[in-house]
Amino acid sequence: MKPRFKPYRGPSGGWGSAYSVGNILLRERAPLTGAMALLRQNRPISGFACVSCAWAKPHPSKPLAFCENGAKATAWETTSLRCTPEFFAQHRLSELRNWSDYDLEQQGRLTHPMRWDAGSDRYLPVSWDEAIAEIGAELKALDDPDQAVFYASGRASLEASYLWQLLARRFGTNNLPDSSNMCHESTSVALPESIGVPVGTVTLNDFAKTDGILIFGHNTSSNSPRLLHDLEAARGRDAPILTFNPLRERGLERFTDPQSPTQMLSGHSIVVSTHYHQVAIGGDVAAIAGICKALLALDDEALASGQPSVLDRVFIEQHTQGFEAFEQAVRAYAWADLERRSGLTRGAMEGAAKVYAGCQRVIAIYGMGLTQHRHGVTNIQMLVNLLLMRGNLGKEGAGICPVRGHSNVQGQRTVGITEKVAQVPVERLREQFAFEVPAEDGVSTVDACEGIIAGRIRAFLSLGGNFVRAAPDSHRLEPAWSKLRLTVQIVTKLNRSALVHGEKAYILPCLGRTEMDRQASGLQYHTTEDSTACIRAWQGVVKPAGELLRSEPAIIAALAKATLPDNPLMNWDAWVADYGLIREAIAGSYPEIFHDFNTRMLEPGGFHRPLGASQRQWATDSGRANFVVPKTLAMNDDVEPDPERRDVLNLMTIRSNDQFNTTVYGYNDRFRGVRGTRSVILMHRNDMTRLGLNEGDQVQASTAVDDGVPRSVGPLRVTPHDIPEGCCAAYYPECNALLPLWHHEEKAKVPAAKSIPVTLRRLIAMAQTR
Ligand SMILES: Nc1nc2c(c(=O)[nH]1)N[C@H]1C(S)=C(S)[C@@H](COP(=O)(O)OP(=O)(O)OC[C@H]3O[C@@H](n4cnc5c(=O)[nH]c(N)nc54)[C@H](O)[C@@H]3O)O[C@H]1N2
Ligand SMILES: Nc1nc2c(c(=O)[nH]1)N[C@H]1C(S)=C(S)[C@@H](COP(=O)(O)OP(=O)(O)OC[C@H]3O[C@@H](n4cnc5c(=O)[nH]c(N)nc54)[C@H](O)[C@@H]3O)O[C@H]1N2
Ligand SMILES: [Mo]
Repeated sequence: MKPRFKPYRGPSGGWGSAYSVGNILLRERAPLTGAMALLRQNRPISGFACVSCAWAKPHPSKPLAFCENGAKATAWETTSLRCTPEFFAQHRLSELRNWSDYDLEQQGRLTHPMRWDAGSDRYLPVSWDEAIAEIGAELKALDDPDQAVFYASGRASLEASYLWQLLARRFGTNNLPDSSNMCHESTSVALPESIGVPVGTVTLNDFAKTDGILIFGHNTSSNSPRLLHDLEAARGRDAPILTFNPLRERGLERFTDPQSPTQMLSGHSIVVSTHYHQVAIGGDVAAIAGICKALLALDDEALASGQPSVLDRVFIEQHTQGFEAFEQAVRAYAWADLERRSGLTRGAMEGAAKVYAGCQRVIAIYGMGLTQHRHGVTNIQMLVNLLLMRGNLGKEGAGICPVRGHSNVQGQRTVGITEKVAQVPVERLREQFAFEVPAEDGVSTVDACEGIIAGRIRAFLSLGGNFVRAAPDSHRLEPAWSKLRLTVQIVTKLNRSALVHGEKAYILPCLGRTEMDRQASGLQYHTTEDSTACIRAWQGVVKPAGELLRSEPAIIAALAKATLPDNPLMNWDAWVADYGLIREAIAGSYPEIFHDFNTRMLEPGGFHRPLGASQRQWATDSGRANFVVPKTLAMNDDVEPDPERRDVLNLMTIRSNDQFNTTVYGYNDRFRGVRGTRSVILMHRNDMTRLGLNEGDQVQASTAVDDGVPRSVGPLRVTPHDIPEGCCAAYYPECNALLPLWHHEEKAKVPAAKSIPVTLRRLIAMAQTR
């Protein structure tokens, strides 16, 4: 397809979305299975939880409880295409390494366990028994358990995740990084310090009650489309929605509900964001500080004229700590500084404060635009500060709402997938299984990459995901990765992490969530936790993609039996035969959250984990909700370019509407008007003019940091876009080679993928390409 570039003027949802769903069902050659599966998507208990995003599923569910991208994810998994031993026989890995992400996954579902054969440079089929025994032997041969890493992408169920962490810990390591380390770990660090919980406080019930919504750095229409229904309902009650995003994301402007026949037929669409603020990349702390400053001014005025305070002074007095210091800091910021850093005018920030002050119950939603920065934790804490000023926490219709990424990434952390020992129920695990959890923290994603590059890590096992492609500094990581002794991919499709492999490399194909998982005791349930901390049971509905596929719990149990010393308290066979027994073990480790797990998971709508902050109980050091004064307004001070250098732009790496992380469904980003290619860089016209670039020029982007490592990606097509000057955008994962490993959130270590300083060099002028 010839690339095309044309601004998209339609709404999100609507016919474009319906067309896109039909298209992918056909492309995956799964029109029937896929369409049938969709009818059971997000149906509680006898249906499966969508494998795409982590947004909450309403109860009772809607007749068609899925969205465009959820449908794509289902089609991707229920595809009739198969990546068989015959495929591997035809292609050496040296050849496959030149294939695109799209072409690799388009081969379809993996069907056989495979082992890399050095002689022929191919993956050859291997029996499960052999593969598992060899992996066990390799692990046991390591000098030190900390030489192994047990990575998890966020899809695996609570049951599989719990077994995975038990395997790693009993083996002797807390090396359990997961995709959260690249995603919402900033949340997991920020929220406990501020309000004493590691997750968002908002439930769907709050969305039904709220009268104002703030959205920071989240591309809702592509990445959690079902959330648009909740926004639509709030707009129906006239609640203002204030969006802060450098890009004018079309889906946050207008939406047509594809499941509403009247809206579809009449072409009606609703305005999603009543106020759209194109904040500069990394300008959020300054923008929020400006709103707080304007709020204080409004409060001064109100008090001076004998009106009630604009702040919730009773809440601040009874429930918070640190307000005076925060107030002082905010008053001291100069408007000129706030304007320069946020890219917003003082008037815009004052306007936002006025709208905010007019709402009684406000929800603040955020995504990667806040978390993936050097000071991502500060970003989130600043947003909490704004909520605290008007008591918008621990009351109905209000709260903080991090929108998680993978469908069970929040749940994985809840059941022990974490490198941090402080978050592990060490004593309970000792009582349950008579072993000692290793005392040392394990590695995060960034630490793991450092360990691989330095040669400290020798074995890398992945429960899902595509680590090599998702992690930063690809050109440094890939050569180091292939020096590993052992790489094991438990996956559903072939991706780059299996092609850039260790000396001993295995692919272990597993069942996906849409598929029926039959074990000795019958068809199994599995459970997940969504972004609103709601835990529910699901069941696959589709026939497995191959007879040899095993479930994730079955694979983990087999690995455990081949690796760990016998322990009658860890009955891996019984766990695999009946996942209800795994849930009993989970309840034993986390009784406050999971007591009576097997019964409560079947309650209509599932159950919520208890969150103190929702009850205004603050499990923080101070016993109160903490106002946190930002150390700096500069969000990315480790890469801030010399202000004299006008040639450096701030690059954010983003997702298109046609991908799920490293899975590329297609080459269209409908809402952003890009068709047929992903090799683009979206820029402001003034920057193009200033840098002497024309639309259609092909450029190479290079990272503008001085650490002796050359990093560049290209060719990228210069494409004008509505984005603040000085900012530009290009797609992840292609641009991960530009992201230095050391450029990460200061405390949470999330790679700062939204702020990479780059310079552009023209490779081919547009005129020459004609
Ligand atoms: N279809 C689909 N769904 C998905 C995914 C997918 O790839 N495809 N991925 C899943 C995963 S794992 C995750 S984590 C989520 C990701 O979902 P999002 O959190 O939406 O992540 P991104 O797509 O990276 O988009 C980040 C948004 O933040 C904006 N942004 C960038 N920098 C800044 C900034 O400095 N300030 C502000 N205010 N905004 C900024 C960008 O313009 C963009 O709109 O989605 C999940 N759902
Ligand atoms: N530059 C940049 N880098 C980023 C980001 C960014 O915005 N910019 N975002 C980061 C974020 S938020 C995240 S979450 C990470 C994502 O990082 P990962 O979670 O590691 O990557 P995914 O692309 O989601 O993994 C896709 C693979 O998972 C496997 N898979 C799919 N379903 C299943 C299943 O049911 N079971 C198993 N076992 N395997 C399955 C398939 O083989 C597929 O190829 O990337 C991060 N990297
Ligand atoms: Mo994510």
